[in-house]
Amino acid sequence: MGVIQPMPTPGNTEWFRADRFGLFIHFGLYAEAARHEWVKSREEISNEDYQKYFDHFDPDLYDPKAWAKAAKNAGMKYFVITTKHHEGFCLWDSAYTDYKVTNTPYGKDILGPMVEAFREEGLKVGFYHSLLDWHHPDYTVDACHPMRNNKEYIEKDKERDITRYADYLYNQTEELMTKFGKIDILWFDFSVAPGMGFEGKGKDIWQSERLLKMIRSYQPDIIINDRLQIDQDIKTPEQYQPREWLKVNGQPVVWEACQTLSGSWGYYRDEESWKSVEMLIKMLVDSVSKGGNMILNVGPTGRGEFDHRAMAALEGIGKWMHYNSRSIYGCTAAPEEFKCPEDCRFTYNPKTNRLYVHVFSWPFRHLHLDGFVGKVEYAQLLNDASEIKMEVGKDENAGTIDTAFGSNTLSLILPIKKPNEVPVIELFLK
Ligand code: FHN
Repeated sequence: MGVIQPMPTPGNTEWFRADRFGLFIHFGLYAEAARHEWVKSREEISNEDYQKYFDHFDPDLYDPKAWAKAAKNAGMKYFVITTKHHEGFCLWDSAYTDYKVTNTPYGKDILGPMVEAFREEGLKVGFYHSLLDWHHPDYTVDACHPMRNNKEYIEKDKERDITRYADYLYNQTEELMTKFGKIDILWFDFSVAPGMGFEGKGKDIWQSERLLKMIRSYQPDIIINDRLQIDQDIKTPEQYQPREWLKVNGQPVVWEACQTLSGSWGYYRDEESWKSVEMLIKMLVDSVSKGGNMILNVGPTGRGEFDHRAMAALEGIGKWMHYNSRSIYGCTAAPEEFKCPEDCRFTYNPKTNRLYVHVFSWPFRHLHLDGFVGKVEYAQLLNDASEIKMEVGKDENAGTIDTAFGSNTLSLILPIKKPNEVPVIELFLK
């Protein structure tokens, strides 16, 4: 069957496009402020005033094995951890800075044990690395910088040398590519637009070509995202659902939607906009139905734990994935010949030739599939493998009314009660 193939890329995305579902983790000093990972910028906090979070960073309950198990049980196949976010704080014992976890009260490397624990659970390893750095002495002010309204700080930009920061970025990226074994994903973030009278920062400032050459010399298969301002392996729509398979210059590309459980990436104690498990499942299904992945974020607390709200979300998704992951792993958008009914999403496994109907709103008695007659050998509910009977063009009133569906409509006969959130019907195609 004709499934869409995305444009080839420098890295190896085959496993990525089969695995479909990953865990993003945003963990840093901002977890202690507990009011968004941009707290330093939003509240225009100086390095001096932000130091208290460094001086009190001690995630004593941090257990990467527990994190890895939670991700595995949720059905996640890869993870991406913030090695350093915009605040500049490093989760590993970097030789290039003192602003690192080994100098905090916690006093130990966080990154190495995490990589080991997730690898142990069979997940692929990804590093997020911030291009922005609000702590580095040579990082100049821009429209996102916490000191963007501080004339005295801005005045000192004259003494800052952004090429020294680019070398720091290069050296730390080299550490990340060489000290933790095989790295499967590198998630840079992000190139800054000009604003407020400040210049932007993009591929020339980051010296992106030099970075990419070095990275691929150490990790030739690695998947790199698009935020160095040079497209590489994946496009990264953020906090929205694309309406169709993402394209660049009219060609389908490999893409991954990055999403939060609430609106914040970093731990945000008082935020209430937490998505339901049903909504999160539908977002994952919707992404795969359009040939994409979903990476879902958890912001651990300052004690180093996934909080109860995050755990409830992961457990809820895991319950659904236990029964229905066959409609996610190894699946992609269905061939265009199959027309998807309203309030449903199709995914399709080209290897098994099975099409999955995800029913977003459960209809009364029938689900009508136009154009499917003669194409389906068998149908079942995926959660319990119970048969779903099929009829062709069934309409008890046939002959007395202009029937709503004709001889090319395959009608699935559904139970009155839906089996679970986002029920899935597995169609064995001929
Ligand atoms: O500014 C960051 C934000 O804090 C978060 O890390 C997201 C994750 O994709 N990326 C940037 C916003 O696009």
